[in-house]
Amino acid sequence: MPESQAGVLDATARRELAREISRLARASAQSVLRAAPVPMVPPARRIGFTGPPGVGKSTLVGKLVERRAAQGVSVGVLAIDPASPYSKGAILGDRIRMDQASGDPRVFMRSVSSRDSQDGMCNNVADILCAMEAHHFDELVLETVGVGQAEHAVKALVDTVVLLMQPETGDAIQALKAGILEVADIIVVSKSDLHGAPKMREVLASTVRFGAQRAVGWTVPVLGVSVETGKGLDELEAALTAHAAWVAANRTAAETQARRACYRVQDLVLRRLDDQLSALSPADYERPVAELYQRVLEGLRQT
Ligand SMILES: Nc1nc2c(ncn2[C@@H]2O[C@H](COP(=O)(O)OP(=O)(O)OP(=O)(O)O)[C@@H](O)[C@H]2O)c(=O)[nH]1
Ligand SMILES: [Mg+2]
Repeated sequence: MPESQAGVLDATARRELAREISRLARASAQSVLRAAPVPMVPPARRIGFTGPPGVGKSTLVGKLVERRAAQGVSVGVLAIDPASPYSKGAILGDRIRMDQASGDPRVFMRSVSSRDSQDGMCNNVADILCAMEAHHFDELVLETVGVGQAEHAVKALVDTVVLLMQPETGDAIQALKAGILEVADIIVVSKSDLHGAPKMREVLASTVRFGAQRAVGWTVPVLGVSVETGKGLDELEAALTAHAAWVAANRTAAETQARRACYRVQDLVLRRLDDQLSALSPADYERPVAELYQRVLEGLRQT
């Protein structure tokens, strides 16, 4: 991997980008629509890490990013955390620590709350990723807590989805039921130093053998990884490289662009719809549904 200076931010640029991310995470749908379009830059390679709470996403991302930076690759990390509105102050402290913690100039990390979003993301996440991309990182990493809808959102926003599952939990069964395994390009059995990891790998591998991804010509690898012992990290990096090559050969830039634009428009419309519905009073709901439907549609048209 060539050494690059792209995405290496000085203190001022870091502060500015952090501020821009916070601004976008709070911005209304209208203000995002009014804002100047983000300048077009060559897109960064985007990787998403998703999975149930506590499965080991941040630990793994931290380790991988450290390895990538050592290879001369610059990485921007956006973590979405489902912070409760009551712990805003403490969480903000964590966020600042998170960026300082890495200490490597090639790594920029930021976390934002998913508190106001409906799909487990944060508001304007697509715009935040573009704002990060404008700083020319070689790679962008998005960490999201799996809540069912989040996996589908992450699929639209990144090139490669890594799904984490940990041994000896019912998560695998839940994931199967929710169709979540379908979105994964790579499955990682995290904490593979723990008892039950081989069994978990076996179950997941036999499931994906019949999965939808096979139909598009990519076989989803199921890897055992332990950040504790370092086992499986080389294999995960190799799988990420292999999937990047597969994406380059099988997806056009126009398809990727269309998928992201579709998510963006849908997100903005759903937020406006939510505003319209919350503005209705209990008395309004006594009106016929057809009338309310027309009123909401008109409301959407006016914004
Ligand atoms: N034994 C073992 N524990 C691990 C490993 N990786 C992470 N953990 C532990 O798992 C716990 C959760 O790790 P996180 O990385 O915070 O998990 P997460 O998925 O980011 O959690 P949320 O963002 O809160 O959903 C921590 O106590 C880690 O120390 C591993 O490889 N082996
Ligand atoms: Mg985390």
